[in-house]
Amino acid sequence: MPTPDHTDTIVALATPQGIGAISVIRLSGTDAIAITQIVFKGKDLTQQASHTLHFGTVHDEGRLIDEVLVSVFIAPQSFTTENAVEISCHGSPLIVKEIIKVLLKKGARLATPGEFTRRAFLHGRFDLAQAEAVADLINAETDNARQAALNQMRGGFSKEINHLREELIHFASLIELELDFGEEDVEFAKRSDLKKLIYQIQGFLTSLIKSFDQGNVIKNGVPTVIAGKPNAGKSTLLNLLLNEEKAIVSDIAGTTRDSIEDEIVLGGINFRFIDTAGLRETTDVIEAMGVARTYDKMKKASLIIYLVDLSNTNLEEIDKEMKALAELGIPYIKVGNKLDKADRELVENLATKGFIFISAKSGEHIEVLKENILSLFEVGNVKSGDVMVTNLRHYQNLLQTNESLTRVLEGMDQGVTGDFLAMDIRQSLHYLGEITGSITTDDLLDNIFSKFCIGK
Ligand SMILES: Nc1nc2c(ncn2[C@@H]2O[C@H](COP(=O)(O)OP(=O)(O)OP(=O)(O)O)[C@@H](O)[C@H]2O)c(=O)[nH]1
Ligand SMILES: [Mg+2]
Repeated sequence: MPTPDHTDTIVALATPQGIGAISVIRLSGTDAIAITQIVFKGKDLTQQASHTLHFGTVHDEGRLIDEVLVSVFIAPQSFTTENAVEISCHGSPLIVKEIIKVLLKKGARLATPGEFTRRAFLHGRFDLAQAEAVADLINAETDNARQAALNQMRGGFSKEINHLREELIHFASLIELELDFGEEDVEFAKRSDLKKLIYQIQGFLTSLIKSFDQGNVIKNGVPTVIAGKPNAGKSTLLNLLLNEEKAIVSDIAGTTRDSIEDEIVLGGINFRFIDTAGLRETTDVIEAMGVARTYDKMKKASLIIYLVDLSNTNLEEIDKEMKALAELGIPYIKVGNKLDKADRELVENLATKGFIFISAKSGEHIEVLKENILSLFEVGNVKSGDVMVTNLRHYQNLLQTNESLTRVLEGMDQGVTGDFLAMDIRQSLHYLGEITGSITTDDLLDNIFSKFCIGK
């Protein structure tokens, strides 16, 4: 797809596809108002003040399409800072299609995903991290995720990053100035001050980097796999956690073959519980595929609930399975199920190995399990103004910035020449700049905005 030029007039449906009370079609660009005027009968829209609303009809070469309300926004007072129009029509996919079609005919172009937000960013309405927060806000599924996105959208860590970046730019230019003096032994950039600044920046970066563990959980939730032998009670536990008869439960080993999953919110975090095929060697082709799928899901999980049937498992098996689990390197909780008909000796032994015990069938001790799960992901409530990193791209850039700053420090300790120092500083400036978008490439922007919906 060729990169669209970002000066023409774009159009898209801004409300969800499908039937509704009203649909809103959005236009932005120099000719947004003029193009709308061609298909609109009512007042002359080109003569109206900004932020005004006008009733009229939309036509295609004399054929009436719908009665509409048109909002007019005159540059720079709009989301994109361009001339913009919002047409509220009746909420019918057919009407929406007709109106967009006639607008395209008169010179508008279909917007690419996120293009309205991209234009707002390109025109300096907000920085890149804030633009990304707009998408996070729309996609937020828990109150914590919404609050975290809102905090970032309203400024978040952008201001601090830009400030530190400016100070670093100042040092880079001083060092580059020294280079101009060639052989002369001048030092405009005091090395001790530069060190101090780098320590300060790294302190800030480290706290942001640390916040990502929490931020990621808040934004993306926790995929949690329930794994164990056939008949351990995995599907019973899933149903109990979801409070819904989601998976089939039976006393036939190998009941679940495909993985079954659903989400619930516990303690402000979205947990995706995944029930899987019981782990065993099997000659049944379909079941074997299910077991392969279980291993796949386990590798991708953020948490594993390892379930053991207390009425029908021996210690050797458990030891073997726990070893395999530990090798995966994913946090797991050890749970003994069927406490109601458990082997006493086994329970006593497993208690020393950090197991907790439940009865999935009756729901006994399920609260203990929930508390155990939550204690691993304690996030509390995100408050207005809390700064945390929720975006993987930002996280990676912060790590890279930190690394290149460490190289600057090492370089100074080893007494490397100014040109190498300047290079590493420029590198960290680059990574830092990409977070807020002071440095961007079309590829980077394409990548970010393609994740938005059309019309946003
Ligand atoms: N007594 C008792 N029975 C239970 C408990 N939990 C599950 N069961 C029974 O154990 C049997 C197997 O339960 P499932 O939930 O289907 O087990 P599963 O781990 O999903 O089994 P597969 O899908 O075959 O891997 C069913 O008959 C359940 O009713 C429990 O806490 N106590
Ligand atoms: Mg099952």
